[in-house]
Amino acid sequence: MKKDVTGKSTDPAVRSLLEISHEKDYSTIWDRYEEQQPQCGFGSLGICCKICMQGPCRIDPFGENATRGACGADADLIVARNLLRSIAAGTSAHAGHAKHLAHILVKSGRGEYPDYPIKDAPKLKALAERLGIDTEDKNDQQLALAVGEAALDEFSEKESPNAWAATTIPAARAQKLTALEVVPSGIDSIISEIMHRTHYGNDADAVNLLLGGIKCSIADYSSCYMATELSDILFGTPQPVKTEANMGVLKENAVNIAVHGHNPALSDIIVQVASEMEEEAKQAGASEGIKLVGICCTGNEVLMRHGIPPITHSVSQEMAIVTGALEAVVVDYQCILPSLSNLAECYHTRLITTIATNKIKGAHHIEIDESNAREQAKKIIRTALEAYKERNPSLVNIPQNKNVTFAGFSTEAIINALSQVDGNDPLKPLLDHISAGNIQGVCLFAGCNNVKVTQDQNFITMAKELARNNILILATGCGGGAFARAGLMTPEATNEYAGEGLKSVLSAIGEAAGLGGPLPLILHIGSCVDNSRGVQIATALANKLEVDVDQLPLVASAPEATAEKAISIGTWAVAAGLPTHIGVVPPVLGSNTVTEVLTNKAAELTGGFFIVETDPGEASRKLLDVIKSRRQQLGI
Ligand code: BF8
Repeated sequence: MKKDVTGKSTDPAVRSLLEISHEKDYSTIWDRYEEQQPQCGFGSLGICCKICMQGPCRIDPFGENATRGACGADADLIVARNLLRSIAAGTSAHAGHAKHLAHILVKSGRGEYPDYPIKDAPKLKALAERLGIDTEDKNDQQLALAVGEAALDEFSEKESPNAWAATTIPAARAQKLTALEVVPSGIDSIISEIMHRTHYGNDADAVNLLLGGIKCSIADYSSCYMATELSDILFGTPQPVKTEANMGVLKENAVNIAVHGHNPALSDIIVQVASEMEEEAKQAGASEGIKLVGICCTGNEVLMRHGIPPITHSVSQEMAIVTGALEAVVVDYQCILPSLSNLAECYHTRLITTIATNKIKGAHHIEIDESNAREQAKKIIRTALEAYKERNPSLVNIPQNKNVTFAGFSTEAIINALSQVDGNDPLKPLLDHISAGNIQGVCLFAGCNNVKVTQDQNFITMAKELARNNILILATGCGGGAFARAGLMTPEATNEYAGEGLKSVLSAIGEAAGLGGPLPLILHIGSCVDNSRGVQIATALANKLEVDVDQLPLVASAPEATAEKAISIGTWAVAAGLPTHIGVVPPVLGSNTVTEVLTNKAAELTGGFFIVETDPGEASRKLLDVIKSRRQQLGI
């Protein structure tokens, strides 16, 4: 039977490849999701506990049967503990990512990793100064070593609070979080603390546990911020780039290689090396050489720094293989579907894992060795060149869909663009426009696609509605990918969708910055760890106005959230004082207490709170209402 693909994705490239998948009877994430129906109601509400081996225990949501698990845990406790473990898991992923970079920085400083020189020395020096490291008479390598060691020190328990958190948020926010006793003293130590607290027979106070969740999320924030900064130092701070997005960038006569995962540690080196191997690719028969493309956040990293085109994201990653034109998908870690391996077997595509702790059954494993990264990258690319010879032209189906996109809007790039308007006081024009109402507020779109939502629909519907209402929009992660593929990160989109006030501001800044047109409707600020750039901008605005972040008309949204990392990021966005929308219902509704704290009581503690709303139109209205009320409170 022919399956309908219209409700699966707004992206025509994905829909056409999904049709091919159906014809060939491949198993995709959408098919497997259907096979899971009906999904477990207890799990959906968060009231299934399998923490101990006396379980699994389930709470009757109607209160007619079991109201407690065997140990006595009630729904509040079970939901809170499950949520905390998700926050800890999300934090551990970002922590692992940041720690990986900190190790590279240390070895770079010691001269053991010659393939990782310092690319942004001023940023390294500024970071060292912010961390209180004596920079006098230190060269880049010495500073790299000192900063790398300070970064590694952040992971274990210290007597002082986590430096990456304490030094990057407004003083008033730091005081608030300190008073709540939610500033962790070590990133790994708080992850461990959460696992301890949620162990059988431990912390049994749901509200106390939720405060622990906020504490853990601050460690997640620190990890994200650290990952952004160390990546910029090692691979360069992004500057605006123009490129294209979506499957149509793949080339029939090139060796197409996708980098997928999260860390630029390998993908950036692959970008550097690929350009040196063009001749080799041509000798392998590919007249157009090598075409590198990105998937998910590693794709965002190389998009931001090198303009490498992103082809697809999150829920549709399998479809990249169904093009039949990918020689290799090179992955590091996180958000990589295990099913890629099964699909790769249907084609000549090599799925290449590169990290010892992230192997996939059936994949080729070529482990990254940072002491010899360039050679490893060459080996990986040569594997793709070999695969090219096995490509079956009759299986090639490259959708023609692609859109121009801009990216590379690091905080530094945004400040640089603003300084073309006012060189002495770059933030002033932005604040003046917020105050005058030309910009009503700022929304940061982040997070994944989710198989439960028509891919990108919530992102696109909400962004258009907010832009029409003069909200300045920033985006990261797979959300950034959604907008790039939809052509919304362009000056043309500004002309088409921005409200008059927003359009005039983006035009004035774009013209002053010499772009010959407005800034894009949505500014791509990077991968998911680069949500830290959003806080950096919010902190700069708050400091300039001498207010706290929770007083500003700033909001965040993850309208198609999936990963545990999205939960930990959402939690720190709330801790930072942001009203934070999620467009997918998280598994917390089984507890009134937890739901009430997240959506309401949190505001009394941090100023931020969650808005759970699955309808994108309604979600936009709710965010606009919050922005309006914050403006009123500020008297603007
Ligand atoms: O870290 S947005 S699906 S790729 S978790 Fe994953 Fe979600 Fe994409 Fe980036 Ni973020």
